[in-house]
Amino acid sequence: MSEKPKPDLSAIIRQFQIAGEFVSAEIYGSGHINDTYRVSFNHGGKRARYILQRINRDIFKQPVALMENIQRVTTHLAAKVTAEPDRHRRVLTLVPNRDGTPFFCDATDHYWRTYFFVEGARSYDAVENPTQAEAAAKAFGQFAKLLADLPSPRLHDTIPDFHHTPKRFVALEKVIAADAFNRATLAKPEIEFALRHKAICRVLLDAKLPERVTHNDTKLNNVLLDDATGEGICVLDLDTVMPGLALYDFGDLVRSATCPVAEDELDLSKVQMEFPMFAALARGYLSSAAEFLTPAEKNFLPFAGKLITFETGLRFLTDFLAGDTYFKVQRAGHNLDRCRRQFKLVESIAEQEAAMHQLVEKL
Ligand code: ADP
Ligand code: GN1
Ligand code: MG
Repeated sequence: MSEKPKPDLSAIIRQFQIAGEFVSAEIYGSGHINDTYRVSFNHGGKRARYILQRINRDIFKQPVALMENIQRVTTHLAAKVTAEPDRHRRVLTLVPNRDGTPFFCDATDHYWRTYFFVEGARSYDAVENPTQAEAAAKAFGQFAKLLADLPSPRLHDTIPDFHHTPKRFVALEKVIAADAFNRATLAKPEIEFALRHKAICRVLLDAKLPERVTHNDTKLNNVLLDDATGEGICVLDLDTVMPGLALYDFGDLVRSATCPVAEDELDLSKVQMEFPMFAALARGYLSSAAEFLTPAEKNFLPFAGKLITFETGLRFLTDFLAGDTYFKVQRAGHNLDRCRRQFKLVESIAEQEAAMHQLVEKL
């Protein structure tokens, strides 16, 4: 599936139920997985914009099941915000294909979907201040709260064992052993770091925590913050919404929104877990999620930040050693740079874990 022909975007977007004239389409955003385009139409003199995405088929093996999840989740959420004046900005809205299905499969077996573009809001690749951290965490907590009563059946696992950290560790061990690209010597300190921390991989799985409907990819740029109010207005990137642990969501917020530098920052002296950011995340998340989290879940909030940061570092390292086939990369060694940045954050979280605990207990 990796062979991706250059798409005829105007022909593809025409497959969806959109009125007006096609104006333009450009690559959009900084996601690592799908191919995302912002598309503009002229609709009776008014501009209408859309997000068109080609789903990554190497990663999402069952796109129809994935889209079924997204349709169920967005329909459920939409029904909960009907009273809000700006309800159309608060939930992603799928534009159906001409035959009414929520996706289009092209001649090369690639799947496409279209959402209305949420105007007047943006996502941030790096956190700038605690206010943003709090707003993002509140939105993801609210997202989980609204999905707590999603009717059965269980959502499909779009990526099985996505946050099964011990399996992520085994995957790393395999690529180290194979070293198919002769890169292991370049990553010696990172491999040693990973091996030293093996013991933390099992902790959440052994804790027997409740399964919930979770987002599983709560990095900061997967939520739109309103330009005018700063509120976390719309949760994005629903490909991995599936059964999981609430702590995966909080953990990825800690990873992505406690340090105000890029995920691939090279100057590691800038990579620190900033305590006011963590405090803001905990406040924001608990303002929506406290009512459903168990005491055990609350107790693991600081640890979850360390674990998911470690796990993401493992995944970047694995992909580096395996030849960069999973995450999009922009330069040689990019995944190794990302890994180093994650592992530095793991160390910084570990140094402050006790204080993080004290803070959570007080909230
Ligand atoms: P990926 O799975 O590759 O990360 P995302 O679904 O997260 O792709 O989309 C990439 C970026 O596009 C987001 O970070 C966000 O900035 C932007 N985006 C996605 N959907 C919308 C939308 N409906 N309205 C406005 N911006 C969007
Ligand atoms: C990917 O799709 P995106 O860029 O929002 C990845 C996450 C990682 C993240 C690291 C489906 O997220 O799991 O944490 O990159 N998504 C998938 O930046 O693997
Ligand atoms: Mg994304």
